[in-house]
Amino acid sequence: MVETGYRIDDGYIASHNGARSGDMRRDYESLGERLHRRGIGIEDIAARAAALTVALPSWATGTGGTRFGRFPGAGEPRNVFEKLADCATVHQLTRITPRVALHIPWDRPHDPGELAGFASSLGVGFDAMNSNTFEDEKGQRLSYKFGSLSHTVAAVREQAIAHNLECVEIGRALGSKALSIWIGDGGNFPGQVDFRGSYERYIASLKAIYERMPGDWFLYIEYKLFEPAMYSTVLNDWGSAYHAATAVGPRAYCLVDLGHHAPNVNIEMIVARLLQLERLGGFHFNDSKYGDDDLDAGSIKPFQLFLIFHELVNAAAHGRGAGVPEPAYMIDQSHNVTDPVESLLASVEEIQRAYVQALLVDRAALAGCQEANDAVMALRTLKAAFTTDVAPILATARVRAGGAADPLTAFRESGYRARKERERR
Ligand code: AFD
Ligand code: MN
Ligand code: MN
Repeated sequence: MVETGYRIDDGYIASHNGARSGDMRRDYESLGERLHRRGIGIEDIAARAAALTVALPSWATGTGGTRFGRFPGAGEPRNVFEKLADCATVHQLTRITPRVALHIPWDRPHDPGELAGFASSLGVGFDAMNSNTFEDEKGQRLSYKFGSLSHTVAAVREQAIAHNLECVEIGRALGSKALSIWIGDGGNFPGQVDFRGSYERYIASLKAIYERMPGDWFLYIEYKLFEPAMYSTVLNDWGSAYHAATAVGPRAYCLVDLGHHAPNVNIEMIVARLLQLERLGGFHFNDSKYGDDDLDAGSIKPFQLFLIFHELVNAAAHGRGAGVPEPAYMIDQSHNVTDPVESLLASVEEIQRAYVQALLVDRAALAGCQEANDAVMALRTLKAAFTTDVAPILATARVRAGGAADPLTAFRESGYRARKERERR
């Protein structure tokens, strides 16, 4: 049996909450009054806040680094078990992150059954499996230097397909229900890659994977405009992803990573389109200033995050077609200068905040503004929701679920990382 190591004591969380309970109650009551005047029931919003779930990326529990270097912190997880323990700690404090997304081969378990048992002992499960054909694994027969699922050589494509099927196999043993594919395939120079041929080969490879996936699994297709291919990327945008998903089959959906667009692209509109077309599989939340920066969600463009959730709440009100899954919310970040657990705690809170703010939009008033072409009042309607301080709802929902009133402070004051420094030499 694998050791769990130090875990934050539930009694400690209770005392952290106890010290804040009076203020929390007063803040919640006064916000409840103000929302009531706007015709909103705070209890309903708190219940919906508590029902949100966000998956954590195993790979974000350690320092990511950049291509210039990596500055790991002490006490970081050394293996998949320790990554799960850190994710479980995020869940313990926030109560809305019950699943972890794994990256293979980075997290390949020797014994998936043992890993599944370990996860359930921590109270967490598994989200989408993430394949990796953007780098070579030690001892790998053929190289992905010039691509994987879209490679010109059939044997390389077959190896990449087999790798994805291995991810599915591991995922089945863990209780996952989705495979997420992002490839770095593309070209660095004009003329290097045949745009048409590479896209055809990519879709054919996706089909080969899809056909062998269990019937209750979903395929998430993640696009990104550039990097590591600096001139042309095979799956570069949502249109290419949308076509690929429809070509592959009804259980293939597009995955929107917020960092995978050119600066200033209207991502909320892409989200609305994919929702309307019923091909939005889910998100990789993060934030960025320039490119695929993988910064903490909500740290640079919180209004954009709110507008995305506004579209999600809108679409949910319209209902979903038969068989169309609820969008899967996942985080995909790289932490270079922060404690990874702290960044995850902060990001989870920002995602939940944006969602709750989006729930407060007066949709009837907004529709009226849109019909009347009243741009000023339309924006003001959105801003009224966005500028509402919903922190009391977040704290109350967390505490009711057994989490911490202030997860970041609770984490810091628990001494978790110092304990892990001693455990994880
Ligand atoms: C990539 C993608 C992605 C992938 C990750 C690997 O966003 O989802 O799994 O980085 O670090 O840019
Ligand atoms: Mn991603
Ligand atoms: Mn990315």
